[in-house]
Amino acid sequence: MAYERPEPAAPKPIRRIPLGLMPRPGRLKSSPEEFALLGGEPAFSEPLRVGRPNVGDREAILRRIADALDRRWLTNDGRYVREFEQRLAEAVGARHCVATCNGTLALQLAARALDLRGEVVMPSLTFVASAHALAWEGLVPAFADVNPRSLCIDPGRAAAVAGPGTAALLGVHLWGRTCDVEALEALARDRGLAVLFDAAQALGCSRPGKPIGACGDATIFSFHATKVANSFEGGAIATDDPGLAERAARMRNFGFVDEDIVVSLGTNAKMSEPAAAMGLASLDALDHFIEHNRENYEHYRRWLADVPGVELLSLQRPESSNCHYIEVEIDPGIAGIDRDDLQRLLVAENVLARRYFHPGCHRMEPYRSRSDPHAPLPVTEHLLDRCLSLPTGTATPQEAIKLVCQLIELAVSHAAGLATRLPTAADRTADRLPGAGETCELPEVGRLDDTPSR
Ligand code: T4K
Repeated sequence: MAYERPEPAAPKPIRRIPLGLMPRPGRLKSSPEEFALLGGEPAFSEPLRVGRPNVGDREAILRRIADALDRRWLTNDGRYVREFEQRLAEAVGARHCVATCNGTLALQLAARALDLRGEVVMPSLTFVASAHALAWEGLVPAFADVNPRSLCIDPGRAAAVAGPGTAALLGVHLWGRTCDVEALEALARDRGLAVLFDAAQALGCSRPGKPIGACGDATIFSFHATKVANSFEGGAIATDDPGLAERAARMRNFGFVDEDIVVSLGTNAKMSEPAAAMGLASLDALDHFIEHNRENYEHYRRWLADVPGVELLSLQRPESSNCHYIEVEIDPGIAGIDRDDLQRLLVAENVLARRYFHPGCHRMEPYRSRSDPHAPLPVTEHLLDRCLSLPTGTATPQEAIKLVCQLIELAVSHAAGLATRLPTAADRTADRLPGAGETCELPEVGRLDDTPSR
């Protein structure tokens, strides 16, 4: 069964966690000739990755896993999964929490438990799992543009996209920023729609008004290895609706309500005990992870402040964000180098910066090949073409950040000279869209017009 919330627990003291192996920063570069892309030595001997996992107290993780092994209880609503659900509900301010094997299935189960059919209005600026989870459930993502300040779905754009076939809205709390929850909830109320929130990237974020786990019909979280808190793989549905929690908990276990009694369609979306053991250690260390991220964010802010054309996407209130994504926007007209060239330059230095979430769901299959046109997405496309994610998290030390910023500064200050020496677009294969020409499996929106919306 899903967990139900008792009294809030007292905050836990923050424990310092050993940071583990760090990539050793190499020598500072002083001239463009030293760039690895032009034949120099990479600045880092080991890859510096975006998304390198945060790891909590190893002894606590291993102790719980050993205990699960001793008790021969490894999965299926075990002790640690229940404890994880309880701790998460407290952390996100939800009445009920249903742990799952990943965030994608959490979203699928939430949509199933709400019996959604038809279109779901959502942003394209998100990890493709947000759209895929819905499409896998037979729903049709309808993309609306994001707000240039929040970078999350713009409620006005969502209202314009929502039509007679719309069943729900999906707000995605992107890159540690939160949606305009109240406006989306009001829109959903006006139009008789369900509203879900994808908080896969937003554990530890807070917002005025409601706690993050108590918004809309349900909010989903991811505990993937790359997230601020991980359970190796994992996810959860948070909701204040006991019926929805009960249905989701049942569906994650094949629809069983008792031994031999199956009352609905179900799947296997259960979290295992080792995953919960990892998840609990991550929750224990969450404040420490976020504190580290905030320091990293401040370092990036300081060391990129004077680099023309490279703007750290600022958080209006870093204290209310988990600061787990460091996003910079490259203005090629000012920086003299575009985002993709800068990424290539950094990757050659072993700084594996990522173009999250390029090219955008609407330019990925199966959404790209849909016959009906999607709404214009100018803000989304602007960001998708210019943003670069830089490494952060506890595996990224301050000295590494300083060196990354120095590499960026060197690239920008020698951009004119570099432009003639970097490989041309014709030489590159990385920009080709995979999946082009594959058949589209998504139902046509028109087919759904006469389907009851909920
Ligand atoms: N909604 C949103 C808004 C999401 O962001 C996500 C997941 C979901 C829904 C779905 O939740 P889950 O079903 O995943 O629980 C990664 C993650 O796989 C994905 O979970 C995450 N979002 C997304 C933002 O990032 P990729 O395709 O970038 O993964 P990959 O393999 O390229 O790894 C990312 C980086 O992390 C690389 O630099 C390698 C590094 N890494 C990765 C792993 C797994 C490590 O250093 N160690 C590791 O153990 O999607």
